[in-house]
Amino acid sequence: MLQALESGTDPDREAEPGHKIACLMALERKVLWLSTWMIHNANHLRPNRDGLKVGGHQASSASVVTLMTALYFDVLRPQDRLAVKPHASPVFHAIQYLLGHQTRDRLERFRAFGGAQSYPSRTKDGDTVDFSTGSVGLGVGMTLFASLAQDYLRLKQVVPTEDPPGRMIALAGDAELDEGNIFEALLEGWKHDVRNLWWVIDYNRQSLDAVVSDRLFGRIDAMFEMMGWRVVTLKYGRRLEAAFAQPDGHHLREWIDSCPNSLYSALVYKGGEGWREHLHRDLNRYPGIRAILDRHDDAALHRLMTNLAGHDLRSVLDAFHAVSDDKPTCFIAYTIKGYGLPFAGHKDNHAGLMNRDQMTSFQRSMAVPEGAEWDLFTGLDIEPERLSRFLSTLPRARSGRRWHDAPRVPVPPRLPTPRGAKLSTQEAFGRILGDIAATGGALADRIVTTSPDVTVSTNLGPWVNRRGIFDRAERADIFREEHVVSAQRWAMSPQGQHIELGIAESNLFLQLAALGLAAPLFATRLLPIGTLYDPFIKRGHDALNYACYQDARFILVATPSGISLAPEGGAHQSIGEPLIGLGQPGLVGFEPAFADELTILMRWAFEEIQREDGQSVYFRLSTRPIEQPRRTIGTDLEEAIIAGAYWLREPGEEAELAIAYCGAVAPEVLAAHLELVEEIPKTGLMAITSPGCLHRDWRATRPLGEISVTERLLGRLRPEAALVTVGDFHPATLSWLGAVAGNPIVPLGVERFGQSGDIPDLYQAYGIDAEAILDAAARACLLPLR
Ligand SMILES: Cc1ncc(C[n+]2csc(CCOP(=O)(O)OP(=O)(O)O)c2C)c(N)n1
Ligand SMILES: [Mg+2]
Repeated sequence: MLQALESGTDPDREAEPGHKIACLMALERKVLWLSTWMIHNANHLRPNRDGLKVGGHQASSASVVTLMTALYFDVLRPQDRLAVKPHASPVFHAIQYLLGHQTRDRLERFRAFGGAQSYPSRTKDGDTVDFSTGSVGLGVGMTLFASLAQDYLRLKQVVPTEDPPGRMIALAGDAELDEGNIFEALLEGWKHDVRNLWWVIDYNRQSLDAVVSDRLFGRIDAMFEMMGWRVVTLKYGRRLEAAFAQPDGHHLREWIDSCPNSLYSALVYKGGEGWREHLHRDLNRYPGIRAILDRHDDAALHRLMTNLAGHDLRSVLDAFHAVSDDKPTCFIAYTIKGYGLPFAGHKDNHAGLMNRDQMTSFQRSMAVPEGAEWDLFTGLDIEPERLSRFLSTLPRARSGRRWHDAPRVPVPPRLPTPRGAKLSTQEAFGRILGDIAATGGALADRIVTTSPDVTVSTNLGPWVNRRGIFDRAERADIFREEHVVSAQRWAMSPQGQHIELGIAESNLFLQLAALGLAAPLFATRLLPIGTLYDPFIKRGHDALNYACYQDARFILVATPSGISLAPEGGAHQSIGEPLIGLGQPGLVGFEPAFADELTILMRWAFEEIQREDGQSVYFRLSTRPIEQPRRTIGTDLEEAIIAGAYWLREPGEEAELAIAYCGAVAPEVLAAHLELVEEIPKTGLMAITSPGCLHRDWRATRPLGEISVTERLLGRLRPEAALVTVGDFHPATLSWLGAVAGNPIVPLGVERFGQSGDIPDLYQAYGIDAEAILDAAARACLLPLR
């Protein structure tokens, strides 16, 4: 399948176009070998201690060897960024190995602890990975939002614009197009007129379970064209095109075009004899095929019939190099899953692995002697020196670090606290951000907000009014021009600092992921803030997880939340989201009750998302206005608010009861506490701003023999003191507090779907009102000790 070429070291010959293609073909062959061998080694040659199959997708990898060879060894420029189809990870690692960016040791430990990762991972594989992939569809969508992030920075000229922009490229499996996030992203991309975007579809017409429906044909290109993309279809390789050009050769094209995907795949698997039998059967309708059958033996016939353009290096290179403008382009590259391997085309090949015998004959055909399996250039028809020289000239091999550093954005030591007797945390958020917008400076300039059609209702209004909406073109605010009164300005321009998205929450998280990686990707820092309704975090949770997995940094503001949004009803009430704030790696949740707490936490969050070992921050806010404490926050209290908890009402010495609460239930808790202290005067009241911080701190300090924040706070109580925890969320968010020091505990919270109502009715019905807290306190005091 891979052509042998003459060798020689004459430097003049190295300048010939034939030299490049010869080197690329040799590398293509080596990439196929190394990726296949890497998986074989992991599955058959390494000791297996747990009896689990290691796996590694030999068929999915083989499918994209040509496409990735073309991209990495010829097409990509240093500023281009690529999201690799997750199960082509071995191909990616093999290419990095050839480029000198991956070690043999890590390849030998592919899918082992500390080795090359099963799916390309920014945080585990490091600098060579532009975007992590794994959950299909998300890496593809990510490239679109990275392109939008790049536009945002270039149009504002915060990054140098002399160099051409990077192309954001996704190499996608065809079944990835079944993921809804792809369509959501496409529509959003159309609205924002995205550019510099390539999606290369590995159109092998197979997914995990089966061969995909023929009826899909024509749908994919239509869809992309509808969204304003250029579609380039790479269907037939040059050998097939040559056969079609023979007299009556069009009969062969017609036969293949009308061949169902399943039959084509099955014949790919069966080989020359199978093709001959079927083509023979159809000679009445396609007599032009006879001459082709006569001219080809079985092996040549098989080679011809599987000569799809996605495996024809020259066709692939021509197609990529023909695109030089910035119009988003979808390449539909016809390929064969498992191309060049014994299970090519078989519908069950997704998880298939070559057995030892198959590998032995494959190794022979690749001319790789035993013991030379990891050699870079053995078995190729070009001398190693020529190949090595060729590789050393490639921009990808020469370019040093792919990730950039960027200076931190300074954050002022204090932000002004919004004043008011009664405030909701949502209102406070809007005012804090509005203040920052008005004050200006570096912090204000680097904040970028984004929201999936809930900008106004999450209170980003004050910010947007001052900082404007981002668009690549100036767009007037027609309502304003027509003097129609509106509190909300809606003019757009490249200077705008708010990216308005359609409702799809998945897009919000991908946009946050892209903006939150501005430093490593584009060498400048952004401080992204995304707002949405708390319950709809779940709608985009996989994309949120994906953003965190890549260590993107952003602030998420989720509001309104819980049953405290009252009349909005059950369909909008979040219950389990605080558990995401507690359990999601890379993200920490806060649910402050008061405006002064939120002010401190937002200031801290702007720093936290910039710290090397920092994380993203999730604020769960409420629309419920509550009375604000009149107090000045000193350093100790500030630190406690950031650490996750403090005593809002100090417990008396040897107190036997404490209430711990979080968020908008503060008024009920304060009311219950007032009553309780009449009977149990020493009762303490603990304000928790972050269950997640407390939990992590508790887990982290234990093994070190240190005392956690929670233990220190609970240490103020009698050892057997009773605890009641309260929050407008699932009670499991705080019930673990009972395990910290072994206190008997009654956790209150919401476990059922909510419904419309006002707060008094709902808090009563769901058992988080003052009455319920008093009942719980009585029960907690009676609980037997362990
Ligand atoms: C969100 C998600 N769902 C399911 C999977 C499991 N899965 C891995 S690959 C795959 C099929 C991929 O088919 P395709 O994209 O066509 O790639 P190919 O294997 O054909 O190269 C599936 C369902 C996954 N990785 N991510
Ligand atoms: Mg496929």
